[in-house]
Amino acid sequence: MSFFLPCFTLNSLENSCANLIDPLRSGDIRALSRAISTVENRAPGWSDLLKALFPHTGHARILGLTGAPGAGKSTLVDQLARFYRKTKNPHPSRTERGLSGAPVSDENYTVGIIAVDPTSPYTGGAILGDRIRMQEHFSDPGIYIRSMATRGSLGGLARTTADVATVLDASGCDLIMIETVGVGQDEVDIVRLAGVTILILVPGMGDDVQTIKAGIMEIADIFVINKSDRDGAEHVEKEIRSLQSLALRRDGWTPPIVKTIASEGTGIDGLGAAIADYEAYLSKKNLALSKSAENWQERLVEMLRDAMLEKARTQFGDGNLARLASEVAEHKRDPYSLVEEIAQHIGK
Ligand SMILES: Nc1nc2c(ncn2[C@@H]2O[C@H](COP(=O)(O)OP(=O)(O)OP(=O)(O)O)[C@@H](O)[C@H]2O)c(=O)[nH]1
Ligand SMILES: [Mg+2]
Repeated sequence: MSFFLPCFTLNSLENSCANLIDPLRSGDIRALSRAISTVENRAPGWSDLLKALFPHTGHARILGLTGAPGAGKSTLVDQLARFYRKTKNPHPSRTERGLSGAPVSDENYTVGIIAVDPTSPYTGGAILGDRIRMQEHFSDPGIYIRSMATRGSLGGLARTTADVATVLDASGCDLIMIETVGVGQDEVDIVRLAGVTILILVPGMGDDVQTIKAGIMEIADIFVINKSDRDGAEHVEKEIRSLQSLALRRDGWTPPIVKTIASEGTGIDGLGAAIADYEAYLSKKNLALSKSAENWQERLVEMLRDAMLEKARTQFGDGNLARLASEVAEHKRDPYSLVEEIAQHIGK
């Protein structure tokens, strides 16, 4: 009898995931939050939930914002959220209910915000500051804010973030912003998944353009020089321009440089225009689909890697893997044949 108990629990959990879909699609905030948690924690039913939600996605514009700690990313996200909440969405896909379940009384963009890795050693307790700053948005049914602090969860951080964005997209969110600190490979992977990648730099602070991770410089579709109220904005602009002259992009786009003072709301309209310009360029050149396909190729590789690894783990168990690792360390086995053997085994 006790044998059946876990199965029963699992099934009822999976059913409850299926029951999330309709309320989530009609703007039930609790269903949205539960769906995100399910996906984030890889709780039972997570993949079936994503399978069911996927057909409802593909409508949201996704912006990735990254930059050094303290560059003003959250302040900029906050300002952009205000900007889009005042901007009419020409292609609304959502129902008349907002992200907080209450009706949205306008035809403007609804906005989802994902703040990734707020607990990194660089940012400390910054999320609290973000919360306070964002508080006035909480009464707006057109804005949903979620922070993700899970590092090293099953599936990489980039994949989990992308899956959370999928849930938001399916919930009828028109525009999603992902904020992440641009210091590691994870962050590069996260912003690469966005439709538009925005790199935020600041004058001074010893944070020369050269010190920003090269991978991020290359994937930036738009450069923002925030804190332009400080001295040195021109210097940063010159540095970006000289780097740009070294490498031409495959898509022929020259990323514009937008100066902002996020704390005063200056330059936000210009940034909104630059984002729209890039999207218009992509669609004019018929590049939107190929860019999306490139992103999906990265994602599929990552999903496949996760799935294979998971299969290997279940088949061999962590204990066995540890034993095999010891054998390799003791030179009793060679790792190359071992991996080949495991891969063959998984394929069966
Ligand atoms: N002078 C000036 N200060 C700014 C500007 N934009 C943001 N700030 C301030 O810079 C500090 C950091 O801003 P945040 O928006 O928290 O920066 P962040 O990049 O999100 O920081 P982390 O998430 O901790 O990496 C805050 O005190 C802001 O008020 C600006 O344009 N000029
Ligand atoms: Mg922040």
